Parts: sequence; C-alpha cells; structure tokens
Amino acid sequence: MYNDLKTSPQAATSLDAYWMPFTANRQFKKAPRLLAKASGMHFWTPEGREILDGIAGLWCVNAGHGRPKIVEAIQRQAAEMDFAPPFNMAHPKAFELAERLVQLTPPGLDKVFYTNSGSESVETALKIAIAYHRARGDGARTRLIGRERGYHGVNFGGISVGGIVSNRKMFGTLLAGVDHIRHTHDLARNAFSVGQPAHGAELADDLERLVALHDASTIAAVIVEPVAGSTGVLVPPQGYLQKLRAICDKHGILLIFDEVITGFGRTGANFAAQRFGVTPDLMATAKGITNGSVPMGAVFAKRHIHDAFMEGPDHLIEFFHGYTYSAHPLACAAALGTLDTYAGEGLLTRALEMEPCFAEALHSLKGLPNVIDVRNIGLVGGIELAPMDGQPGKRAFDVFLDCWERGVLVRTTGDTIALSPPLIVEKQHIDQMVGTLADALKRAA
Ligand code: PXG
Ligand code: PLP
Repeated sequence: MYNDLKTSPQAATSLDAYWMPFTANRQFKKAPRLLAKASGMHFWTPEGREILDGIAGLWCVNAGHGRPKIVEAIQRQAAEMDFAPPFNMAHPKAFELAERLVQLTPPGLDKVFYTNSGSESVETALKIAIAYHRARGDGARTRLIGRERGYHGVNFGGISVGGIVSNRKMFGTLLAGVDHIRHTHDLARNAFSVGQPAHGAELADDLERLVALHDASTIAAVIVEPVAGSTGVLVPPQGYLQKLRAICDKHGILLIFDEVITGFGRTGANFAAQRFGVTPDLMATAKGITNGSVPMGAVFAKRHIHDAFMEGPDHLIEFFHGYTYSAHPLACAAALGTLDTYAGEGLLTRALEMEPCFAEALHSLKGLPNVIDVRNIGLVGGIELAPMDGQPGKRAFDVFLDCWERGVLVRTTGDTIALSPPLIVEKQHIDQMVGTLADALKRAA
C-alpha cells in the first residue's frame, strides 16, 4: 500500500533506495511514519497531524524546534561563507564558539576539539587518551575500558568499548585490548528509585578487578556515560561516579565521560559532570551543542592533556587527527545561536526545576500493567516493561506505535520506553506524554 510516498499531487517517491539507519526497514516501509514540519514542542506529519515530541528529536533538540536565533544564524552563515578548510586554516566563529563553550564546562576542561557527531567525538576522545600517554612517554598504556550496556556510537572504537551485543556481534573482532566493567542496572535493589538509586556505588570497584587483571600500567582510559541513555536510562547509583573517579586517579587512568546525551542541560546542569560533581579528564559531546540543527560534536580536554601534545618543532602537526567538517561554519554558527538560546532562557538548568514535576508524572506509571521499573534524572525518564515471552522489545515497540498513533513521540530501547523532552517542556506537555503512555500501557496489557 505504501510502495510510494506522495510528496506532491504529481510526484510519487519510491521507498526503495533509502536504507534506513537503526530502523526495522521492512516494517517501516509497510507503514511509514513521516515527519514534515517542526516547531517548539511539536512535529507535524505531512497530513498535518500534530505530534508531541517526547524525546527532543533524538535526545538533541534541547531548546525545542525551529528556534529563531538558530535558524537565523544558519541562514546568515550559509549566505556569507559556506565552508572553510579546517586544516591549517580557520574562521573566527570556530574560536568564538570554543571560548564560549569552555565557559560552560566543568573546571579545567578548557580545550575543545570539534567533530561532527557523537560517534566521532568518542573516537576522538579515545585517540587523544592513547596518544596522550604515549606523548608523555607512557606508551604502554593502550588499553581501553568501557562498561557493559554502554553506548558510544557506532564506529569501531565506540562499539568496542560499548556494551550492546547487537551493535557488536556482527562486526568481527573489533578493537584489540578492550575490556569492560559491570553495568549498574540492578532491578532487585533499585527498582522505582526516584533520581539516583541508593545501591551500587561498589560496582565501581569492578575497575579494580580489571586493574588487577591487566595492570594499571597498560590502561589508558575508562569511558562511561554518566547516565546511560540508549541502553535504557540507567542513572548512576549514589557515590558511583565519585568512586570511579578516585580509582582512576589512584592508577593514572584517564576518565572519559560520554556526555553526548547528558550534555547541554539534560540532567539540570550544563553537563552531567556538574550535576554529579565529578570532573572527567575528557568529555565527548554532540547533539545539544547545535540543538540538533546542524551535525556537530566536540571533545573537551583538560589543559595538561592538550599541552602534552605541544612538543617538537612548531611547524609540525601535533595531533594527527581531524575531519573535513571539523568546525564547519554552519555548525559553528548554529552552535552560537544555540548557546544564545540556552542562555537567554535559562534552559541549561531548567531540567532541575522541572525534575520534581516530571518525576512525579513518570512514577505515577508504577502499578500499570507490565511496568517493572521507572527511572528518572533531570528531564530523562525510563519506563521498563516486562518483556513478552520469547519476543524481547516487542511490548515496548507496540507501546511506541500506539503513542505515535495518538500523537506522542516516545523512544524505545529493548523493553524500556525513554522520554527526554525538549527542555522548554511545560507541565501540560508532561501530562499529555505520560497520560498517552499510561493509556497505551493499559491497552498493551
Ligand atoms: N555516545 C552516546 C552516549 C550517545 O547517546 C553517541 C555516542 C553517538 O552519537 P551519534 O551522533 O554518532 O549518533 C550517542 C548517540 C537511542 C539513540 O535510541 C541514542 C543515540 C543515537 C541514536 C539513538 O537512544 N545516541
Ligand atoms: N575517505 C577519503 C577518500 C577522503 O579523502 C577523506 C577525507 O578527505 C575521508 C575518507 C574522510 O572524510 P571526513 O574528513 O569527512 O571524515
């Protein structure tokens, strides 16, 4: 029935050529879900149906859609200068943006390396970590430690340190010299925790197990998401990140936070590092940096890490890494417009203000059919469902489809439904999201 999409009365576009990312292609093409317009908290379908955006696009549109300062910045920049080579050349906005960004970061993270996505930020951070040790004459530190249930994008470094079986199993041997600490998800002790769960700080000690196995002198870095997003909104247990920081310090291991989702206000502070009071050595970001409007990412590094590279003759490249589109003028302009929007409306701390209202609404779902956990921090929420027998992920996917039919966009990962609305969300939107979800959960029972 949907072999074609009518984009105008005359034209019909085939669905054949587009191989869609992270999508059940055959299911989608039988009944496509299309978005044609967006503004503020909403999308509209080509037929004009209004959809409440419960997930900030894909955890990225933190200021809501179509914000004028961002739109105008992109339009002006596209007309003025479309592209400037980033190798051996630069443009003023790249510096202006970097100075603005490091005003927002935790103490000491005052160097910025630009990328174009979260995946590229992760690769960049991992490469900086390994090369940093080598530049200091500690070149045996090459091992990378990730965590089970981590998501660090889709490139080879990221899937190697990541902990999602389906993202790894098809792709061969991955990077050598990678190991993983245990994840922190513990339904038995922590189900229905409001905010940070009480139990599990001791899971950070799992890093000591890997140090004992591999020796600290071989380990370059540990990478974790402060709050795991893609694997079901896993909030760090109280004291866990502090403990991880202390163990890294004890052994000279760099701590990398992957803040691709948690950065730019999602947890109620500029970065989750500030929300939790733990400063990493390197921080990978993307998404909210441009409000999702133009692809961009950034890695933040402590000054001493950057400075370790600044050796040798000064006409030589210090770090053999970079992308054609690093510091792309449109992305820099969009990011400046985004930071103005965040600052002008106090959005980077708004999730903290909205957290009690959001938490209360989410936790009202406790007791509905198949709801086995509710998790929240800032403006991120996860509702975990009991899987259907022999069909993992199906129950949550059915709820997602039902919500879509009823005008609310949510996200599923496994049998967890995730909500991460734009930071401009109001109580009435939260009520609509959670109300629609509650009805869908009852229907799915
Ligand atoms: N790290 C983290 C922590 C992320 O959440 C990436 C890296 C990769 O970013 P890019 O820009 O390369 O996609 C992400 C991205 C989901 C979902 O379903 C989450 C992401 C991307 C796509 C889907 O939760 N996060
Ligand atoms: N492949 C080829 C053949 C290239 O020339 C380049 C960049 O010049 C790349 C890949 C990398 O592209 P990007 O810099 O956009 O990541």
